[in-house]
Amino acid sequence: MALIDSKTGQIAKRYTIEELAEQANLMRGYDLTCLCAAGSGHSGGTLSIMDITAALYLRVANLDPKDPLWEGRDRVIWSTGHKAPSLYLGLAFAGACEKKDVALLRKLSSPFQGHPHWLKVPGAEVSSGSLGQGLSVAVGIALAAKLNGKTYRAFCIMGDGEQQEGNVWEAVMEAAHYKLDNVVGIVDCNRLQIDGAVHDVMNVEPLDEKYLSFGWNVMRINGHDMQQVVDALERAKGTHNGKPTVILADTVKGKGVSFMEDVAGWHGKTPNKEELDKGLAELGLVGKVPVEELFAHAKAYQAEVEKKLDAKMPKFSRDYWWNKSDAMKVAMKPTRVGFGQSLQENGDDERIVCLGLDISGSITISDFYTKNPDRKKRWLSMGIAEQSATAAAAGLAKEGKIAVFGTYGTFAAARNLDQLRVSVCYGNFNVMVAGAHGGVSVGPDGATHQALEDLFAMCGLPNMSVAVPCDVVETKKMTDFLLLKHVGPKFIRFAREATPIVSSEKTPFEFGKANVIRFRKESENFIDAFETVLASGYASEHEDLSIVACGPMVPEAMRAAYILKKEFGYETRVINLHTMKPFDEEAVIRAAKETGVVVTAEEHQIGALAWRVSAAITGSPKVYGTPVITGAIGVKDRFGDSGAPWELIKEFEVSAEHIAQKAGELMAIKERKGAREEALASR
Ligand SMILES: Cc1ncc(C[n+]2csc(CCOP(=O)(O)OP(=O)(O)O)c2C)c(N)n1
Repeated sequence: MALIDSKTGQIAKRYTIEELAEQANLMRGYDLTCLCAAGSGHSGGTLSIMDITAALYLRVANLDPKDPLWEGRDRVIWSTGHKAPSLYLGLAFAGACEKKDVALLRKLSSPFQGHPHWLKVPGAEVSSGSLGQGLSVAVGIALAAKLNGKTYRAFCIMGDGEQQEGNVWEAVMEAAHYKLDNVVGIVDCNRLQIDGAVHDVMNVEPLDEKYLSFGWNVMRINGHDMQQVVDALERAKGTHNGKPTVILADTVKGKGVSFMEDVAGWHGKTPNKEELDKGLAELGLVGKVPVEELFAHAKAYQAEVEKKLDAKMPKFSRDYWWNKSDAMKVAMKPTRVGFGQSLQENGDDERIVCLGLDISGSITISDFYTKNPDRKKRWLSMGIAEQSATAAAAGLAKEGKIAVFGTYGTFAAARNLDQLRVSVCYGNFNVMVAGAHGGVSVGPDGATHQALEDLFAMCGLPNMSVAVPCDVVETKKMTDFLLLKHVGPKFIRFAREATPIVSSEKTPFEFGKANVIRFRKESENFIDAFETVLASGYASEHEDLSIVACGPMVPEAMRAAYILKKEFGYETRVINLHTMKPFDEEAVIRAAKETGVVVTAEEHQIGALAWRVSAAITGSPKVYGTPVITGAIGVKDRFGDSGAPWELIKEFEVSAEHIAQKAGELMAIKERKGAREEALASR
C-alpha cells in the first residue's frame, strides 16, 4: 500500500525507490534547518532514521494524509521520542501538515514540541520521550486491533541504546506471547548513544539472537539502502505467521553530513548557520530547502510568543528582570556545575562509586573521573536503565559503597520510583540520587523531560533526605555534605540552565536548617544587596511578609523582595529552605507567626513545598490563634511545554514578578484586616 485516500480506497501517490531516497535526502535538509532554527534538539539520530521515515510515511504504512486519524491507518509509534523532528517531517512530507510549520519546532505552545505529543499533532500516535515505553504501547495497540478484528499494523521505532531499558524486553515477551504478528519493531542501530558507543556504555548485541530467542522474526538490513528498507518493511507488513517482526537497521548517526557522521557529540546538538550551510551543501540541497522562509516563519512565531509572554507579566513602575538595569547585577551559572565540582574534589574516597545513566557529561557526574582517570574503575556505566541501576546502587551501598547516580530529575525520581522506595529507602541504604535538569531547566525538550512532580514522591519516601540548593555555590556545599557526612538515602535536585549566584563561600550553610535572607539596600551587585543568616539565629524585624522558597526560586524570591521594597516599601523575610527533608519547621512557623503573611515559591507543581509549609503552620500550636494569610506560587497542575527556560518561568507564572504580585494581593488583605481591626478598636 502507500498514501491512500481513505474515502475512496485509491492510492493517492506511490513513490519509487529513487523518489523515496530523494525525499529522505530533502527531509534531512529540512531537519537540519528546523533544528538550526530551534537552537536545540537532536541532529544525529534524526539523520540516521530518515530513510526509514521516508519509506514508512511515503510508501509502506497505510496513511491518509488528509485524515491523519483515519481508523484504518497503520500506527507508527515513535518510542524514540527525541527523533520527533523526523516524525514531524514524515507527516509533513506525506501532506498531513505544512512543511514550514515544522520550523516552529521546540517553540512555546507550538504543536511541534521537543518530544511528540499526540494531542497536539494529528498523526503522532503517542506522546513519548521517556525511552523504552513505545513497544509496550505498540503491544497494546496491536492487542486492541486483534480484539477489534482490525488489520492495521503497529510499527514501533526504537534506538539501539534504548534496548538497554528492561521495559523493552517485557514488551518483546508480551508481543511473542500474544502472537502479535501485527507488531513491527524497527531498531535504528546507529551504534552510538549519548555517552559514547553502545557496546561500551552497555552492550546490547547480538540483538538478532536476542529477538530470535524471544520468538520474533528478525531481519537485519542496511538502513540507508532504500530498496532494502522498503523490502524489509513490506515483508514485515505482510507477515502472518503468528510472530512479531523486528527490523534491525544498521545506520550511521548523523548520516549525510560528514562532520556529524559517527560523532557521539552530535547526539543532542544542533548546527549553527555556518554548519547548516555546510550540511546542506554536502547533501546537495543548496537552494532546495527554503531556509530563509523557514527561519522567517520561526522568527515571526517567536515574536508572537514573546508578545504573549510579555502581556502575561505583572507590571511595575520599571523593569526589574535580571541584569536589566545598571545596578543589582548578578552572575549566573548552572547549579549542576557545583555537583560536578564536589564529585571531582571528593572522589578520592575509595568508597564512592558513580553510576552512569547515559547523560553523564551534561549532568556533570562524569566530572568524578574526567580529571582523575584512575577513578574509572569506580565508574559504572549502566546504560539507559534507571530502574535496574537504582536497585544496583542499593546493592553497592549494602556492601559499604557510597553509590551515586543521576539523570534527568524525572527519570531519577519517577521512572525508578518503586526501586527507590523498596530497594533504597526501605532498606535505608546510603545512595545519593541526583535529580539533574530539574524544573523548567530543560525547557525546549518539553513536558516529558521537565521534572515538575519529582519532589512530591521524593519528600513522601520515608528515610529519604531531599535537598534543593539555591545556586551553584550551595549545590557544591550540599553535595559535599550529602556525599561524605550524611548516611542514608538522599536526593539532590539541581538544574541545567544557568541561574543567579546568590550565595558565597561565607554564606552560612547547615544541612536541614533554613537561611533567612533580607534585602538591605540597592547595590551594584545583587548578591551584596542582601544579608543571609541562619534562620535559627535570626531576630525578627517584624517584616511585613515572608516568602519561603527552594532551589532557583530563592533568587526569584530575593528579587521579589527587592521589588516589594522598591514598589511598596514592604519588608520581606525570604526563607531559603534548601533542605526540604528534614524540614526546618521552626523557621517556617516563626515566619508565619512573626509576619502573618507567607508566600511559597517552587519551580514544581504547587504542593511539594506549599503543602509542607501549610501543614507546618496549621499543625503548630505556636501559631494557633494567630491569623496567617498564605499564597502559593508554582506550576498549576499542568504538564510542561517546550520553550526556553526563562520563557517557561513566565509561562508558568513563577517569576519574581508573579511572586511580588501574589505578595501584594496578600498584603492588601492583611492591611484591610488591620484597618478593620483599628476601626473596630476606635469605636
Ligand atoms: C527513560 C529515559 N532515560 C534517559 C533519557 C535521555 N536520553 C535521550 S536520548 C538518549 C540516548 C538514546 O540512545 P539511542 O536509543 O541509541 O538513540 P540514538 O542514538 O539513535 O539517538 C538518552 C539517554 C530518556 N529520554 N529517557
